[in-house]
Amino acid sequence: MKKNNIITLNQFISDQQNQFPFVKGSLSKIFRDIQLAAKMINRDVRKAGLIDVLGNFGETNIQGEEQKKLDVISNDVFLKLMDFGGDCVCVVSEENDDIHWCPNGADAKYILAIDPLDGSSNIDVNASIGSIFSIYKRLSPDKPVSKEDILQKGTAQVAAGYVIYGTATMLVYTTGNGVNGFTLDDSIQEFCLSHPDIKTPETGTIFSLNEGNLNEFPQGVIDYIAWCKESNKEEQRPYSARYIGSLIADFHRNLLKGGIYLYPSTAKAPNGKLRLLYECNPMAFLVEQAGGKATNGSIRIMEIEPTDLHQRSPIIIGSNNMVNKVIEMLG
Ligand code: AHM
Repeated sequence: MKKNNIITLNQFISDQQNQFPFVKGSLSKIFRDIQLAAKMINRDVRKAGLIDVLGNFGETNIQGEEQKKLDVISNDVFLKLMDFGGDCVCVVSEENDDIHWCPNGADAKYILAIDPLDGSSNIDVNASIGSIFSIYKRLSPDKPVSKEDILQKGTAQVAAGYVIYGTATMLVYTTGNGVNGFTLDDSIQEFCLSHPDIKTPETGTIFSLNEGNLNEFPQGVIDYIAWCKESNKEEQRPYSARYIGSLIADFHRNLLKGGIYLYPSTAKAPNGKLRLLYECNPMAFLVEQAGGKATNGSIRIMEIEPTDLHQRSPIIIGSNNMVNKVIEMLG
């Protein structure tokens, strides 16, 4: 990229359309709407302490988790934009019990899966949070959309990405041709290419997990963490522990610097905590496109057959060599 050469996300997508024709049409329009959703959510996140959007909404979602006001607002933003755009036949969201059918999208080709605002527990304490999206193509345009269209494996994703509301707001995405990151320039309200062709290091020195649950993790994970803490100058161990409890923030740091994020099964949560459709699959698509790896401990995340909209999965994701080491230790 030439210095001072500003490439906006819209320009980038339009250039990509010539190279990868499938990005044309509805898919690029969905990206336009996701960008707009990101800017609207960013606006509310940035002044969350000043307007009445902090705290709990007073209801729980399908998973029995308390919904924060900003969770609900962010969900509404995505749904309204998709309803209006008509480029998605339906949206499945971590915040909705069931499938949301888009009134203008009966003939549309795409299905959108979202976690509109991940890391809710961080909202009230002003730490980084994110929105996650994943796009699938319906199986047959001639047949009504069924659960099979929605419960496709992660390998069927046509695009996935996230927006991180951090010290800066960034949108990072893939359509299966590498990963690119765009930083929101507040002054012109445009996402501009700042991290072209992101590649994650083969090995890193950061491990991220909720160590409070350590005793409940599978033995292989306990052994791996003990190994991360051993001294070995050549291998730059002990590694550093970094965990904020906001998937996007932890993932984004590890993607750029090299590292591993683990949310394994625990006694309390035998299938882990994170959701396959809204969190694990999109992150797995991104990390693989950046040269990393994602597994549930025994199989590749994107090969898991989904059976339920809100299904959870254990996840071990990040730099190749680090994920391989955990797989080896899990035996
Ligand atoms: P949420 O959907 O309620 O926000 O939960 C998802 C979050 C992830 O962002 C984060 O990595 C994880 O939950 C943290 O969980 P824990 O607090 O158990 O460590």
